[in-house]
Amino acid sequence: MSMPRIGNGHRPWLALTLLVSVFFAPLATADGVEVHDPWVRWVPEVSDRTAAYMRIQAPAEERQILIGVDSPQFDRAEIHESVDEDGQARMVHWSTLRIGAGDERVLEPGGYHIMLIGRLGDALEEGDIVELQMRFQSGEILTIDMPVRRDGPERDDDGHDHHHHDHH
Ligand SMILES: [Cu+2]
Repeated sequence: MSMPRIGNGHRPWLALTLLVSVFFAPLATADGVEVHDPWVRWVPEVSDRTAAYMRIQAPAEERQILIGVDSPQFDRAEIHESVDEDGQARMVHWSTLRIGAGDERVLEPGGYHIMLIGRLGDALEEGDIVELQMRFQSGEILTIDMPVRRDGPERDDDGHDHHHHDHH
């Protein structure tokens, strides 16, 4: 009865395999867009929405534009940015997200994120996998598996993550 529920009906061992692959190999499109360290914030069952974070890297040759996101586990997904406006935190909904050639766009708490709205299945537990389809203007679609976590990967104190950037 106390077995953790795993998203998509995967068996636990499969979820573990996915976790390992998610954290040790970047996911990439044929164009060379790379996604690193994706994760979804765990939220209490009462909440039907949460946010996903990751780093998206564009190839040196060409800028990339993310034009849409979708998850089969949520009603809809949106590109958001948390902003501070006169001391009030609010979220801006962007229709696209541009990543300059050779640049990295960091989606992180307090900044850009993928908002996942209207959870369709059971509450998400830590270690569950949320699938996300990312559509780029180039026509490429990247499908990634994002583990549910309470906290993101370790980062520098200033949150800029240069450290990790230098090490892959
Ligand atoms: Cu949001």
